[in-house]
Amino acid sequence: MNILVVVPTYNERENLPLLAAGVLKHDGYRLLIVDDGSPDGTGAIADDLARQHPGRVEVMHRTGPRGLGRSYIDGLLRALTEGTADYICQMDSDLSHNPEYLPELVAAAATNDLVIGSRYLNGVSVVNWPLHRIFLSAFANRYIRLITSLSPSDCTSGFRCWRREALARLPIAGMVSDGYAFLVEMLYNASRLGMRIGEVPIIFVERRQGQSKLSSGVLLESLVMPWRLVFRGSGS
Ligand SMILES: Nc1nc2c(ncn2[C@@H]2O[C@H](COP(=O)(O)OP(=O)(O)O)[C@@H](O)[C@H]2O)c(=O)[nH]1
Ligand SMILES: [Mg+2]
Repeated sequence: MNILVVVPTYNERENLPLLAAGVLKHDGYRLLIVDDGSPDGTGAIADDLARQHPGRVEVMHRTGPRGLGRSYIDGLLRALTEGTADYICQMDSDLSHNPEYLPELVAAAATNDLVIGSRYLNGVSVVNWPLHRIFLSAFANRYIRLITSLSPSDCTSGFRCWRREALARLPIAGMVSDGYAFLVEMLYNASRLGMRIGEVPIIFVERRQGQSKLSSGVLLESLVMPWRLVFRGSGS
């Protein structure tokens, strides 16, 4: 099996080497790091990893405006054009998503087009989040499901595994969201295309190193995007 894990990074110098070790210990897994010109030198650390693991770690250095959505677009399009991966995964680089779960997600993708690592399948499986962050995320998921009629328990999780052919059917290049809303936009498109969407439970552990990039602009976009999706059929 050939699995490519796409990981966006912005100021993750302490976390990235540990994440890479966790991913690469699985046979057949490769890593595509999409760094947004991190001021803390994460890009150089990513280049070191690529040198240490030739053929298994690749790095994209983005220039121009930074953004999680834009990084995913660039990374996922690259993952599709390189053309060798059977499964394409996405995950955060701050160790909130434990790479130990990857084989479970990939196994579930044998019978699904998309598998989501969900924090909300068995109650709330989040460690070290302050109460307000739990409420915010739980509210966001209810809000999104109510407006869009999406059914997964965790519509904003960035821990996902796509069957390659399914990902190739999505209009990725035309997606417009820039922050976390990008994840909802992808899911909405997958659902409208009738894709089989599965979930496996994960325990999400808040980062120990570095800082969250959650901003009020990104939150506002997440509030508006579900309405754009239902009224326009896409985010554009
Ligand atoms: N390339 C890139 N990665 C980003 C950007 N913002 C966040 N990330 C990455 O996306 C993942 C999730 O971000 P994080 O700030 O931890 O969000 P939180 O977990 O919701 O608080 C991490 O791997 C970040 O390094 C960005 O603007 N560009
Ligand atoms: Mg995080």
